Amino acid sequence: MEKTFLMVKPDGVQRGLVGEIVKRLESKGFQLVGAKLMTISKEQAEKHYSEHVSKPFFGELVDFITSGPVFAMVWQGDQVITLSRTLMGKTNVLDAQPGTIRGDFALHTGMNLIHGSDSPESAVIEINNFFKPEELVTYTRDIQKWM
Ligand code: DAT
Ligand code: MG
Repeated sequence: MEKTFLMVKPDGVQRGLVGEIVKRLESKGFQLVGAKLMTISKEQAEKHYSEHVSKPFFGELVDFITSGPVFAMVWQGDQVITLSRTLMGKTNVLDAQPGTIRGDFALHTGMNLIHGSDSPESAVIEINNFFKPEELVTYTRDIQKWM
């Protein structure tokens, strides 16, 4: 089953939106297989956002993501990478549609509440950057056949 790395960013934790975001992902039908509240180190943040190292906002991005605790998660489900990005909403706050997490709750592109892996390759790298294999839980849900 496909897995992805999703993370409530420091603004979402501070604003008390962890529960709201988890609820939306659960309601969609995805299965939570790992989660922890944690503070990211500068090295971990720079690795996580390495694709953006040459962008003008890279420094701000690393400062922001390390500015407070995040809620790091691994979710699984059919097409979870693409479908969870749809639930998140577009990166640019002006394009994030109502009904999405960013569209409903975010005012600024830099503070957009949630991170989600954008490909199977980045999902593997990001899961490994934040979770040890033994931190992921394998379990079956009887309701899975109805999803
Ligand atoms: P996403 O988080 O939707 O995968 P991304 O990978 O392109 O988006 O960028 C990572 C984060 O960097 C994004 O969540 C917010 C920030 N960011 C992206 N573009 C930005 C911009 N033009 N100005 C400021 N911050 C930006
Ligand atoms: Mg991205």
